[in-house]
Order: sequence, then C-alpha cells, then structure tokens
Amino acid sequence: MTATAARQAYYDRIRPLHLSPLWESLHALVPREPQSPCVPALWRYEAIKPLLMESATLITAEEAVRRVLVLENPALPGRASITQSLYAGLQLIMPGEVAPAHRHVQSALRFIVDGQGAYTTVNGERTTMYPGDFIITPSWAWHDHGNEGVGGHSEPVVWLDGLDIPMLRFFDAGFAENADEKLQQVAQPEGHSFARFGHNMVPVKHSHGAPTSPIFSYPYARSREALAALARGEAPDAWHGHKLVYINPLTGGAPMPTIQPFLQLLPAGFAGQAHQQTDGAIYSVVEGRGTATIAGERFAFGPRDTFVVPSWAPLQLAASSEAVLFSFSDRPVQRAMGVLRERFA
Ligand code: GTQ
Repeated sequence: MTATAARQAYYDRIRPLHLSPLWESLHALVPREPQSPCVPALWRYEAIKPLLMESATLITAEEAVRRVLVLENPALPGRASITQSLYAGLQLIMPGEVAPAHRHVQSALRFIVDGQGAYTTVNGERTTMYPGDFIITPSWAWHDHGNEGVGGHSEPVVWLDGLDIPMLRFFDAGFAENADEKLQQVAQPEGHSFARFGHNMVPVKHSHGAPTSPIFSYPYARSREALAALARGEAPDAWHGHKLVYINPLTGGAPMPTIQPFLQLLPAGFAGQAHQQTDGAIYSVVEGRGTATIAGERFAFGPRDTFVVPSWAPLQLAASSEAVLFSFSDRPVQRAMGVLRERFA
C-alpha cells in the first residue's frame, strides 16, 4: 500500500467520526496572505435602473418589506454577500410607497444614489434623502422608509444599502422584529440629531452611549464642501486622492461598530498608485468618470455605478473628470481584532 493510499484509507475511517486531518488543509486555513474567494466586479447603474424600475411593477415596497436588488459577488452566488463580511443592495421606493417599520441587530447604511425626497425614520426622527447623503440605521433601531417627495415633487428614489448581514450570519447572532404600526410616530423635528451632534459641538449633557454615531444623516452638501475645500488646500495623496473617513463625533472612531464609510475626491486627470488593504471595499460613484484597476482588471466607472474591491486585491484609481467616490468596508472590525493591514506600492 502506498503512503497516499494508506492515508486515504485512514481519512475514510476517521470521517464518520467527524474528524479531518489538519495537515491536508493547513495552507488554505492559514494562508501566507489573504486569498479572497471574492472577485472584483462592477454594476453599471444604467444597466440596472430599468430592471429596478420593473421590480416596482411586480411588487410593492410594502409587500416586499424591502424592495431591494441584492448585489451579489459573482463568485459568491446565493450568499447575499458582496464580500465575505458585507451585504450590498439597491433599494427602490416609489412616490407614496412605504417600507414598514422593523428592527434588527444588523447595522445598515444608506447611500443615496438616485432621486430625492424619500425619507427614513430612525428611532422617531425622520430624515429626508438627497443624493450623496450617508445615513445610518443603528443595530436594533426601529426604522421605516417612505417617499413623500420634496417641494411638491416626488420621484423614484434609489439608495445603496450596506449591511453587516454576512457577519451576523457568521456569528449566528441575528434577531429581528416587526413593529405593530407600519410607520413610527415622529417624535423629533427633522435635523435634531444633527443640531445636537453635527457641528463639532455636542450637548453639554447627553446620554448617548451607543457604539453607533448619534448623527444618523451625514448630508452630502456638507461632505462635498469639505472635499472641495481640501482639494483647494493640499495636493492629493498619491494613492487615495483626497480621502476622508466619516466619524462618530463622540469618539473620533468609525460611525458604525462594523462598517467604516469613506468619501474621496479624485481630481480630473488623477492617476493613482496601487494599494492593498485587508478590508475589501464597496464603492459607489457619486460624480465623475474614471477607471478602477482591481487585481489587474480594468473597470470604467461613471456616476451611480457600484464596484467591489476584494480584500488585498491591488486597487489603482484614475479619474478622467473630477470624481467623487463613496465607499465602505469592515475596517472597524479588523481594527478591533488588530489584523488590519495596508500596503502602498
Ligand atoms: O432597509 O431595513 O437591503 O432590513 C436588507 C435588509 C435593507 C432595511 C436591506 C434590511 C433593509
């Protein structure tokens, strides 16, 4: 009997006892560097928008609860995952529709992609959505969405949902419940959280102890203005252009315990150098056109497109016109574990 045959016979005997030989899988379990099963991919909004609109003829937001087309990593079909740890989807709410109140332990971000005048209500405070706004639904917070328009005009509104669904699934720690009422009572005037926490000042007395930022809407008008001023005042970073991270004003850390969002400006003509990071990231293009070269594959991007950069895949960004990119990753979790790594070529 050869060594291989003897080993195989041995593996066959231990398998019924639910045992497996580590030495056959050690290299894959403990890789020399990350080997993500995820692949880079880009979703062109132009191609998706008609299909998303068609979904509204098939099901209402209310019946669907959340009418979302999930962006699945092409290498992880059926997993509702855009990376191993994160979920992304495009949610549509038509004028007059309602997505009923519920809560879950999964944290969500909304990044408004198309249209304006929808709202989300989080823990009794409503915020109106405008393109480019970054909005948080904290873990276990009641939330419902609707679309009443602004200024007497209403239109379909689409946003990118980013959730830590795969992480919660991994931990088997998911809980959820529906509210008795379709819509929450609005208990605070719009903008109240931002007034309290959004101006580099916080109330002298407050009891916000949650791990999630007390600001739940970071308006694009403000973030865009910050990028514009930044670009006037300093040269772009050779890898990132002008890149800011959104923060929780109470801690200076990530606004969500599991997700770090970013916003960056690439000047017209920017040709960035390649970098790698262990936190794979999902990008949503707000303005401008350019290319993302991900692990050697070149993707042309334009406004409202979404693309995914897998963990440790070298990324090189370039812009033909001034571009603004929103992105998010699982960085806070990797940071808490002390395993976050970056490499700048
Ligand atoms: O809006 O509450 O894309 O619960 C997936 C799950 C959105 C939401 C999603 C959700 C939501």
